[in-house]
Amino acid sequence: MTPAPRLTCGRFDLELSRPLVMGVINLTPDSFSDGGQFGTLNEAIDHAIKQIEAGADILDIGAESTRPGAQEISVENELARLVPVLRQVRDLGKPISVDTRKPAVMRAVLAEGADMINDVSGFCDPQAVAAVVASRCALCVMHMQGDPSTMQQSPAYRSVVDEVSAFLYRQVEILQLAGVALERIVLDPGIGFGKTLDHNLALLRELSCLEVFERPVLIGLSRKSMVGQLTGQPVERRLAGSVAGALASVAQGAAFVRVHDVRETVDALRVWRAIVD
Ligand code: HH2
Repeated sequence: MTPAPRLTCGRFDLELSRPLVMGVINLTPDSFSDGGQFGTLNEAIDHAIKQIEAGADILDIGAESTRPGAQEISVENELARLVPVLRQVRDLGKPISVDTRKPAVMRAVLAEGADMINDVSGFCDPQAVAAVVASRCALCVMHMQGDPSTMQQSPAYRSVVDEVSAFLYRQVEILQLAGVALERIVLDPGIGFGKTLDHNLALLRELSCLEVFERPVLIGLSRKSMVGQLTGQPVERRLAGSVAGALASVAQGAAFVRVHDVRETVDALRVWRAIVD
């Protein structure tokens, strides 16, 4: 039997023998589904603790919304939101990922003990590669067409699966050449980031094509407009659709699912695994 793949993730070495659940902690006033809900330090920490109790394997903390149309915030603002929370949650026994596109933020949060950098721009900035190379952090390399302020205006591809996998392949090569070990890399097609519903569905159906260099794939579709388009539900009623999407992603080979509703996803995965394993 081939051993389960592993992920070097800062202070942790994750075995990927079962799908792992990444709980989202948005410290943003304007995130599309939960913006402004965890505004105070205590609320954010409480939310993190609850997600771990609910079975999250890893937390992803973000301080800048990347929803379509979102505007960038300054490094100072981003760090002022992230660092106090990071200091309180880094010793809860689970790896902490930070969702950021800024090299200066990456350096600062790594110094504060972050275990993963989740860069929705896929480490295209050489400064971002330089910021992470010397650490042991995991890297989530995500594909995005354009940038959040304009990405959903008219996304277009010749072949979305070929283009996204070529991008991921190229980024892994660049990271490896810079000295990042393959064992640190997770790949993400970026559901909803410069993609129509049909693009998202094509990527999810052909997820195995994205496992370039046999690296694990992470899928984030929780509460996204894709779920709204398929169910006709507003953002606050997308739980069932999101859980179904998480299960289908795992069935297609995803190693991680990034979700807002941790307990429901963990329960659904337990039942699903008991049946299929
Ligand atoms: N989606 C969002 C943010 N970060 N990171 C990865 N790797 N994959 C994703 O699909 C992904 C991500 C958007 O969701 P959310 O954080 O809930 O919203 P917002 O960006 O508005 O804060």
